[in-house]
Amino acid sequence: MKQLPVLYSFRRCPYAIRARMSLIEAKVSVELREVVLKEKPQEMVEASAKGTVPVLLPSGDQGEVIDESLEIMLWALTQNNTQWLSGPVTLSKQLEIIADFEKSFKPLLDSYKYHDDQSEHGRTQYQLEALEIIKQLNDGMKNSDYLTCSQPRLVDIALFPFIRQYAHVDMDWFSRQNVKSIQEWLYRWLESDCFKLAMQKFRVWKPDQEVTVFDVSGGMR
Ligand SMILES: N[C@@H](CCC(=O)N[C@@H](CS)C(=O)NCC(=O)O)C(=O)O
Repeated sequence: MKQLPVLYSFRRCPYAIRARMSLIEAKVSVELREVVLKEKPQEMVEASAKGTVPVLLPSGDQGEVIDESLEIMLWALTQNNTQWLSGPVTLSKQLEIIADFEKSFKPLLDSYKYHDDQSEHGRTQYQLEALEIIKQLNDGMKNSDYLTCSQPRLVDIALFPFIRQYAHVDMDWFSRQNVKSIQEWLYRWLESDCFKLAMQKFRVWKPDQEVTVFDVSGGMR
């Protein structure tokens, strides 16, 4: 059997979710190694000392270890589905939107989702500040189906797992907010074959067991 790239992954990690979604959209199958974050396999830490998932080990002469989810997405979509990297909004603009979002939204999401007595502000403050960022994305959509145009792009799957987490903290509340384009966008992704395939359950990887293939060659969505 042809050697596949290896992906160390954790099913619920938003960074790993977006990496898996990009592999699906690029129809790049991998050997999937599901990890438990508290017991990271030695093989993964040897490949990438920083100890975060996802980590991709390209096969053969395809290149070096990639241990940043966005880099994995770019690696996958460059192989197949390069149109996701361009369009009316250029790749550099998409990367700028992603970087801004990660810088502003992710800390608010964490403060909202994991709110506790030590938090500086009340939960609602983080919830509403994050909603402002979602409103800006919503207004930028101008009723189109995806964030930057009528078709999905890198930026859509880069942001989706985090907006999903935010919405799921209080789905009833989220569905009552005035962000119709983003709500429809979110529900569409949640129902997509791409997301469903990305969320398949796999047993935790052990070095001596049979290889688990994350087979996405058939394509989805
Ligand atoms: N910038 C990294 C962040 C990845 C990340 O933080 N992943 C979390 C899981 S969601 C992780 O592996 N944390 C290490 C740990 O919990 O030990 C990326 O985009 O890949």
